[in-house]
Amino acid sequence: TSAPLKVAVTGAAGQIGYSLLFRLASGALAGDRPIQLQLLEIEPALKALEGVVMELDDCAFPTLAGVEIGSDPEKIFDGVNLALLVGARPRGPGMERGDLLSANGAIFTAQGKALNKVAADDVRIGVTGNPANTNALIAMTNAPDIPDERFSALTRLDHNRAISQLAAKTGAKVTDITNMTIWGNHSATQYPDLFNAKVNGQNAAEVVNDQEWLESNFIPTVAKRGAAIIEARGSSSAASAASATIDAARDWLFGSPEGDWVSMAVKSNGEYGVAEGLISSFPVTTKDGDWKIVEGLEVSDFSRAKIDASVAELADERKAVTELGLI
Ligand code: NAX
Repeated sequence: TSAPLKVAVTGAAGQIGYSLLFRLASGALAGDRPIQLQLLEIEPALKALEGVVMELDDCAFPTLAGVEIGSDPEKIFDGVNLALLVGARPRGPGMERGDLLSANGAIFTAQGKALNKVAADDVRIGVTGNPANTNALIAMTNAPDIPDERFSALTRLDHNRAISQLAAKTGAKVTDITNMTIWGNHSATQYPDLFNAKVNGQNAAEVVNDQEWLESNFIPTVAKRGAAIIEARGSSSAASAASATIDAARDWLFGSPEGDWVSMAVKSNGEYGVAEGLISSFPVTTKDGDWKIVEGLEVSDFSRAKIDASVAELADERKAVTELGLI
């Protein structure tokens, strides 16, 4: 029997947390390996979080080794092997973009510093809270002793949405779809790429053979799915975001499937012309807790323009948080 995997979740009393914690505890991340949950919330949400912990207790999950809750990141992140940074400040009424970036900047600078100080040497940090790419950049920059490759932002939900849309269009099973890529920012500018994706091993764009659908239906449906869910459900995607957070962490720690890749927003070293240092989504393979950007994929003029637009938005966000002194 191995030591429990110590997993921190921030924003644990929130919507995503309510789905994420139960799946983590039931083995969706690490199978039979026991999990110790370290849950961070702001002070006013701790009472609600206590209620969630009561429910976790009541599930009597065999793989849940223990739960600790609190509002001090230096206590909660102590010795964690994986930190899932879900909690973030949503945009409130009358809040400007700059206000949103500062509010989140305060959260992710503090959490980056705390992780730097107390996390386990092998820590991996996945950022789900929005604006995810830039929050990851802020945390990474504020954790100078943690290798930059240990930080990533979540674009796996977008990736899964793209797979689901393509499966529905082609009548294929989701398991027949491989090599999907989300490029760029986790925002409406993201670019889901069908030109490198495959349906039963065949080029997805050729199988679909419908540029009009690709441009006017597929891309906007994937990119604006979050808004469509708010419209339908009355609140933002939570269970699917939790599921994607687990998919991303599981593949990161335990490896992506042979012959396939996944989408993760990770630090660019200039691959595919993405400005160095930005946390941008790429096709990556993962193995033993490390990721590697898949190189040499074909990027058409159409794809180039879409990627450039999303990366330009990321560069703008970086400029804004630099001016705010957050990085
Ligand atoms: P909720 O508002 O339900 O929960 C957020 C929780 O974070 C709250 O309980 C709040 O008290 C807590 N929190 C705030 N500041 C904190 C801090 N400094 N330390 C610890 N906890 C803190 O939001 P929820 O629906 O769970 O969404 C969480 C985040 O995920 C949001 O930023 C949301 O925009 C983002 N999303 C990201 C997605 C992605 O694919 N990357 C998709 C889903 C989701 O929209």
